[in-house]
Amino acid sequence: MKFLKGGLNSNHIDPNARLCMASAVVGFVTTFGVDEPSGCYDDLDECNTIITWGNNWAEMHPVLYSRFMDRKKEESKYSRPKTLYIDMATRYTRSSEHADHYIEFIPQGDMAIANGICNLLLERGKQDSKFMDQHVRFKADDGSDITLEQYREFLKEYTPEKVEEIAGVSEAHLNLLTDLFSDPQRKIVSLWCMGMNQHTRGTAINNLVYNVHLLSGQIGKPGCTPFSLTGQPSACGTCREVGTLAHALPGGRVVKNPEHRADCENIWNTIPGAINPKPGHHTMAMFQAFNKGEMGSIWVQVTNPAQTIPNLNENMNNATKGNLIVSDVYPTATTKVANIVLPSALWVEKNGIVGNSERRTQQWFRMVDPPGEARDDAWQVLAVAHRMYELGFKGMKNRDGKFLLGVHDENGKEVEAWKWDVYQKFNVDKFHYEEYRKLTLKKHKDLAPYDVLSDQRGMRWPVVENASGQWVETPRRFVEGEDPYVKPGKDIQFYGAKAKDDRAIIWARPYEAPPEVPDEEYPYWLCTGRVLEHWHTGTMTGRVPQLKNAMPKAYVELNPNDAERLGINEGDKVKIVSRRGRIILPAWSRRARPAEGSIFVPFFDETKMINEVTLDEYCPMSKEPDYKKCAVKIEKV
Ligand SMILES: Nc1nc2c(c(=O)[nH]1)N[C@H]1C(S)=C(S)[C@@H](COP(=O)(O)OP(=O)(O)OC[C@H]3O[C@@H](n4cnc5c(=O)[nH]c(N)nc54)[C@H](O)[C@@H]3O)O[C@H]1N2
Ligand SMILES: Nc1nc2c(c(=O)[nH]1)N[C@H]1C(S)=C(S)[C@@H](COP(=O)(O)OP(=O)(O)OC[C@H]3O[C@@H](n4cnc5c(=O)[nH]c(N)nc54)[C@H](O)[C@@H]3O)O[C@H]1N2
Ligand SMILES: [Mo]
Repeated sequence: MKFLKGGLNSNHIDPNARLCMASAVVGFVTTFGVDEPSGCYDDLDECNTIITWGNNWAEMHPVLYSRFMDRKKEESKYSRPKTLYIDMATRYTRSSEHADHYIEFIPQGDMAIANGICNLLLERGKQDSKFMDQHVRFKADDGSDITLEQYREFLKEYTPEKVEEIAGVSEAHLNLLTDLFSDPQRKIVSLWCMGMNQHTRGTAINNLVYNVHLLSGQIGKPGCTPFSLTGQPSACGTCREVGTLAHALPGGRVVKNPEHRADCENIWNTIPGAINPKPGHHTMAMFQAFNKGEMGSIWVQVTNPAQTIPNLNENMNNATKGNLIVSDVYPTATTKVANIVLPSALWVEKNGIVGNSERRTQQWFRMVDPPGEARDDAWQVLAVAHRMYELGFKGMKNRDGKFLLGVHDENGKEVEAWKWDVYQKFNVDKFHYEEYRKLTLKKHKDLAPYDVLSDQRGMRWPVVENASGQWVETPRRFVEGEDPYVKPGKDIQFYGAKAKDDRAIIWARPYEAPPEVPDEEYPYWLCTGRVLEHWHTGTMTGRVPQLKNAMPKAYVELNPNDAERLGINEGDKVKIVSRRGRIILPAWSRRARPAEGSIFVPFFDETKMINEVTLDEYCPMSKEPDYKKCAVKIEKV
């Protein structure tokens, strides 16, 4: 960030988290005024009800899922009421196998379900009025203020009949959900991940699920929380907190705000005015510009866009035209089309600090040295920046004419960290972290000092020193007694609110149909995603023999009724065609069961890239693409 935004005057930096967590971020910011979940994993132990809104956590968040399974096992020993688990999804997965109720819905129908629950809550007078009076306000989709009465009017159209028509969910199921949110004895955790974020109304559906929890007061108490699960292990830390997004700066700042720019320029000690006030290209726009030749060079680190960008035939067909530099640990689809490949050190070969879904910042220590010429990504940036400084590049000088990315020891003396042997011996991490930590203090995202943090199993921010000199973490944000920024006597205080009234916003967001829906020519829904055995593009897991053998190749999953109708048996080759591309895959339906009229394809296989078929439409607010739905035709070959 310092190299690019502080040194190169460029905001063209964006994370693969744009493809993953952007809708969650904008959802948080629009509802609460600040990013990241207020609840924590302890809520999974304290709740008595869990609802997943299109998230296959048995395969995708298996560690958390085991935490829940362990709890379920314990419960069977006692007579107390067991935890109720409801899985809402478009596909019956391993997660659904352990659900008390499986509620299948039509893609994008989640918007109607959430509005339908809110409609019934208000109609039946089952809302938490005390909570609402104190902690919420209402806005229309266009951002204008509305009253509770106007919000009621907006909801009226989402009758159980209408919800059934849009989402395919029965009145009985809608009542079940409404009854849960009506019951003050319930302690409900909602979980979601890509089903809601990869959505052309991704920001809106995040807002709508917050609405359900805000109307029912299911937030800010142990066991009660809407909880956005993070996809990538450090999307919260590395992207959202550090601010590696085209419009952002560290600690919740944005490039558009002159005060925010000055904060960073001062702490980074750049030339005043070094940071560009204009947001850069988001991931999709960046590759589209590169593809058209409007962007000369891209340096790709720790991501494999030649496999993971949607609609590859359109967005990556000219990838070799510009100058593509790729830092990776293994050969990938992207290194194949790169001009320069920089070998990188893998996680076990370097130090690092990560931030997870529950605001926990954690330290990682190097276990082995990287082989051959492989180097830390951070060192690569430092070395390139230093070479530019030597060549006299203006932006690489700080206010004192010294190297902008200079690393200093405890006595303030510069160390030659751009030299690999010096870098490896010196604790560069501590230096970088302490500089960055100063930027975390503005928006109540305070991190612990390095020495405190590295002594613990991570700490959840805000971490603030108490009167007796101890550094204390915050399990639940906005909650009195847990969050040091809540004023005494406030019980819950949404202090991030833009209007400075401490109120979260309930948004009247209408249902909108997806941009591409099945029709006569392309009659099936295509959903894409992941499998337990592989990490994304399989560059790492595909090299582990046990995993590769367990899940060797991409496949297409069909509903048994569709398979029968089309005469497709297990193992048969199936051609899948969209308006953008085609692919041939074997049918295999043992893992899970998509809803009738839909198919599922995982994206891990470099030899069979489903992103040649997917759609590149995205949420207008978050710019996150929808990989979860487009229209295809399928036939047996
Ligand atoms: N083993 C393993 N674990 C991983 C990963 C991995 O590659 N491998 N990747 C990590 C990352 S970065 C991510 S982002 C997560 C992804 O975790 P998940 O989001 O759980 O998994 P996906 O397979 O992407 O998404 C599949 C889900 O999308 C839902 N869905 C489809 N259409 C809709 C819709 O219109 N609305 C709603 N609400 N839901 C819908 C389906 O019901 C299905 O359960 O997994 C993380 N964990
Ligand atoms: N069709 C479809 N496409 C999708 C999605 C979907 O659901 N469906 N989901 C989207 C989502 S949510 C996500 S998160 C993205 C993931 O998309 P990517 O981030 O593009 O996928 P990864 O395979 O995680 O790529 C990480 C790369 O970093 C390399 N690597 C690992 N460690 C290091 C390191 O320390 N340094 C360096 N330099 N490299 C390293 C790995 O070898 C790998 O090539 O995919 C998106 N694309
Ligand atoms: Mo992700």
